[in-house]
Amino acid sequence: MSTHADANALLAEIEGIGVDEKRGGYSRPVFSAAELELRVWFSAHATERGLAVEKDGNGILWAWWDVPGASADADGRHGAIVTGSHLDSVPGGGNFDGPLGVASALAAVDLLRDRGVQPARPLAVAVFPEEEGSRFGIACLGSRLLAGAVDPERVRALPDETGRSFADVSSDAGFDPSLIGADPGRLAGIAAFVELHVEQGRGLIDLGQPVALAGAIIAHGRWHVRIEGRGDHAGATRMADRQDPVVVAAETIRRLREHTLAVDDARGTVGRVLVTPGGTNVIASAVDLWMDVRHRSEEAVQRIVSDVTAATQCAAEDEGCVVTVTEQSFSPTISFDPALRDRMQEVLTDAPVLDTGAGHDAGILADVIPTGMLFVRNPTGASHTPVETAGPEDVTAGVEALADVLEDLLTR
Ligand code: HGY
Ligand code: MN
Ligand code: MN
Ligand code: MN
Repeated sequence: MSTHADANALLAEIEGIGVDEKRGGYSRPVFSAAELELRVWFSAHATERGLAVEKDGNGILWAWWDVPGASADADGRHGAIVTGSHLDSVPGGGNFDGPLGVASALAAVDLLRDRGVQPARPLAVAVFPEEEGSRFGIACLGSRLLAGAVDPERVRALPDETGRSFADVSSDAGFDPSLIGADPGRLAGIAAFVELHVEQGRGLIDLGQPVALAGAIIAHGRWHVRIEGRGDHAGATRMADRQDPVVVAAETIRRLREHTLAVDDARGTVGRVLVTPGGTNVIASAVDLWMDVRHRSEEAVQRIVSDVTAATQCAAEDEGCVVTVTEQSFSPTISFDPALRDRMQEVLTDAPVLDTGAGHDAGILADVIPTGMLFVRNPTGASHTPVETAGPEDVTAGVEALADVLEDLLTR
């Protein structure tokens, strides 16, 4: 296996896993065969590097580089530094969003050893489940569970599209659902978490730099809109007799665009629409759609959502439909720990600081432990699409930067 200290080679190894022939790119939902195969790939590389791979109840993998002579338990691992990211993807996503952070962490371990670094504290490489929320609907589900930021009972019962619960699916993947929930003891033992991630935007392209530090993540959330009408025949039903939820959904989508454009630099997206039953010659009985709304101001996000909800309710009344809007997850604007960011800046003096519109596990953990992020330039500026990428030199620069930051945190 080896691919020693080479994140590009590590990423190349997984290029064939979870390829989505229909959509293009990769579809690696959490605990799917593809994501489980990636977990096996990660565990094999971690084990080959002498890291002790463990599972917790939340679906997170922890690969430990323990300090020689220290016990492999909470005591011996107190003050740990953690790095890592996620391996699950959006439908039809790229091979870098998540895996770049995991591969770079493995390569950084190699680099630290090549440098002869003797860590004074333990290091763990973590792989978080369901960062994209593509299977169970809540983004950063594993890090939210760890941080106590989501109700474990709600999560245990969360159904995926087939109706299978998180508890059942995670149990099939070898996790113990009875252990799902906050892990304050584990968090108390972590001195800092640093996630490396491919940049999902154009900041580093415009700056002409390979690596950046993260400043803040803008507020973002997702809302499920369900519109119920009356199914009927497309030809036999007069227009005056219709209660067509698709017409209401169209108004929702139009108003989301309108209200988002009315707020400077807000982002509003409907990327998923399910029409039931979905026949060309059938007036739908129901539509489910999900809104993703983001802005630096949490109030602006909430205002856009409430304005669009009000407009949707008006449209539903006109059409004789019933609408329900349910918040699935919401993350306020977070700024990463200034002391940790300053310390990372002392190590990476040339790295600019960039804010991001993308959510990350680091954004959730920033609430409970000192957390920082590194971004690696993505020459396409695009993400959540097969074209997402990072150039080999920039990937190597990212590993060097991560190793520099980890060396500082592990030895000082
Ligand atoms: O949706 C996001 O912002 C992240 O990529 N999960
Ligand atoms: Mn990601
Ligand atoms: Mn993503
Ligand atoms: Mn992330």
